[in-house]
Amino acid sequence: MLTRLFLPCCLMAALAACSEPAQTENAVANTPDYTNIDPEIIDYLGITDPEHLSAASKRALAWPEGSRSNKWFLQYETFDLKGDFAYEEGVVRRDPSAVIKVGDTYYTWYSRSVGPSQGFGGDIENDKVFPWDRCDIWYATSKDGWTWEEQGVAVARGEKGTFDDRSVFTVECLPHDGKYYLTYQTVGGPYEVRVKNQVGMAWSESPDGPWTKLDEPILSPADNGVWKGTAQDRFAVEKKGDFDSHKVHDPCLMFFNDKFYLYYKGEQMGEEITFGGRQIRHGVAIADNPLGPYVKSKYNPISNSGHEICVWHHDGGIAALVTTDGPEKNTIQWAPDGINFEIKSYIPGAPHAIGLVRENDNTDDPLKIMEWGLTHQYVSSDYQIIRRFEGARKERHKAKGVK
Ligand code: AAL
Repeated sequence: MLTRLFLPCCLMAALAACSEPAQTENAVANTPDYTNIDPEIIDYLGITDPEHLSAASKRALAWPEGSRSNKWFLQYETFDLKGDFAYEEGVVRRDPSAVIKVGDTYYTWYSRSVGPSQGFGGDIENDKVFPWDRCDIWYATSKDGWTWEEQGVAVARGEKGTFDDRSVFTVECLPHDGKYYLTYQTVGGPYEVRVKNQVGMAWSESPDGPWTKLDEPILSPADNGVWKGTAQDRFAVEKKGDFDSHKVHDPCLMFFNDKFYLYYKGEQMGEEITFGGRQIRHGVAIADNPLGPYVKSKYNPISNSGHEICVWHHDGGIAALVTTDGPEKNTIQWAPDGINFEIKSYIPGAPHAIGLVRENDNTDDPLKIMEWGLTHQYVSSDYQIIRRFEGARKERHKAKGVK
């Protein structure tokens, strides 16, 4: 049994400092001592000669407690669904919400639109610029999680001139205290490249509606970015502003620590491609009441990577699957306070736009909730379908035929 497996996390900072040309006094004082490493650690990490440690071995020595375990190491596979979620030419169904079970029926809500997308540069008043443009929020039900029946529109776009008159899309659902709360992305007016995306909310006393929409968005982008020029160029900025200065996306409302935590993805004006890909980060806004007001955390951004929000309750904190963009893509992270996330595993890719099955939330096993859920897949650039994923912890790497 290995003991005292990893260097204290405080030394991790020193490791980074060690790579700097000029070391501050503190860094020198904190430089890890590589002369007295537990031989069991050397054995576990397979280090040939502790007298000659590579940079990678030094990073491995700094991994936090628990990095030896496969507790958070997920693998998954995906499957086509039946019924109305089977592929239908000409129809977009994507970005499924969490799966909520009411009685013996599973519910999910999703973005639905029809027809191909033309992108930007055409007739902005009549074109469809993205598959998620000109969407309404529909919902579907299932008895077994495999065959789904489309029930119809849950939340439609607003009247012309309202903040959500162009598209309502990318929805999540929180059941709480006998009510159901939908949060979703909104676009109002012409869907130009620089248009700002906000977050709207609707609530109901039944998963089948009717839904009452709030008249105003519950979340908006930061207003401290400055565009350069008037061309519809989202990369031309005088000032980028906060991580969420262009769009607030992928809202996911969680009840945590007796408050309402609205996790979301931010898109920044002047977004760039870095060593991890797109600059995409997550934030959270917190309210005492489900209908708001939501106040953005002063600790935002709370991730440095990611795309759609996929969060669940575990061990008194919040776990998050971070996918798609940024240097920490394809990691599972956990925050005891719902704010300060640390990496718990690096997984081999992950389903996108996950809808978690909330009856499997908040268990002792952090991956129980990954047993199955919904995701989406691109059949083409115009059409996407909702599919099922099934996840499991990887226990062994076995060759064919090995028991
Ligand atoms: C999704 C989400 C948001 C984006 C688009 C539709 O995966 O991140 O909703 O706007 O892509």
